[in-house]
Amino acid sequence: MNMTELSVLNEHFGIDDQLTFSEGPGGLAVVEIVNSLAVATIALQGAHLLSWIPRGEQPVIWLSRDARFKAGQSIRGGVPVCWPWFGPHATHPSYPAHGFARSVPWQVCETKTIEDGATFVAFRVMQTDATNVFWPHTSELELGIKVGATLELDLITRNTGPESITIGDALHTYFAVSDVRHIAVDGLDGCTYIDKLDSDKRKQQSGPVTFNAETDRIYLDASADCLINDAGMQRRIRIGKRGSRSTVVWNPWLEKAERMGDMGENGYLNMVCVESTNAADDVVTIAPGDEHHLWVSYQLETLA
Ligand code: TA6
Repeated sequence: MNMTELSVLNEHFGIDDQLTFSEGPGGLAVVEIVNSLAVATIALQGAHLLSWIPRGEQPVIWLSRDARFKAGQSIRGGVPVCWPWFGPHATHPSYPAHGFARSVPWQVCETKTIEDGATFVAFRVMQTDATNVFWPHTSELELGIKVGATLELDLITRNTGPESITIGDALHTYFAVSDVRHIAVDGLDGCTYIDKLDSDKRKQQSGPVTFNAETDRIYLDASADCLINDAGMQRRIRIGKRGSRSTVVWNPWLEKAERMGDMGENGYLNMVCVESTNAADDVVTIAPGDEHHLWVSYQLETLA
């Protein structure tokens, strides 16, 4: 995006020094949000939140030191938007994993200051000939982000066409942790999960999720809040959600992280993905004229 386009965005959507558009890493356009409650950075490509830091806290969202910032390529870390499918495409293996939404340009459609001091920004994906190859349906996709002491994201799929559509979607969030070997994720006890590392076998979770190896699980019919308990950072991250029936928990561990090449040295130790999702059995069918919201809230709690 060139300087003229950035200045037009700042003119139309900027909010003093609270919300500004600028050129970010790799030349990607970003929104910088600075308010009394938090600071955040969002790339316009993919409406990809890269960073959220509540005032007086450590970063809550993890971003790889070796993330690649290139047009059309997904960024390692932050909150990638997976849409209109999760994981590999069911019938076209050549289609991009996790859909195309995270690697295409999004348009800004609204910015405003909220009465509690938070800042709101909304983005919309524009359908193009390129996206129609992957998704030949008439629909709208919007993401609203509220940046405050709590972070809220609302991913809205609107079916504006004449036929039902079925989507898989996710907010594929990378959370920053002190050491993945010393955290526990509560909220999934008793849930059935698909173990992606064991021939998609279905297993049952007993107690909190802990990590001592590569972990890649799709928890089904999982609607409760999840809690990332991180004694090392003396905090708990509460993950609330609505409109998401699956929760994916993922850490690539050492070998896969090295193969991926953009996780940064030992980066896997300082992140965990807890992804509010609709995947596998939980994909969503939207009737003509209807819309579906996948909504999440993230907030910090102090570990006593
Ligand atoms: O959400 C877990 C997962 O599906 C893993 O299997 C792994 O592929 C991860 O997503 C990252 O996928 P990406 O396409 O961003 O490299």
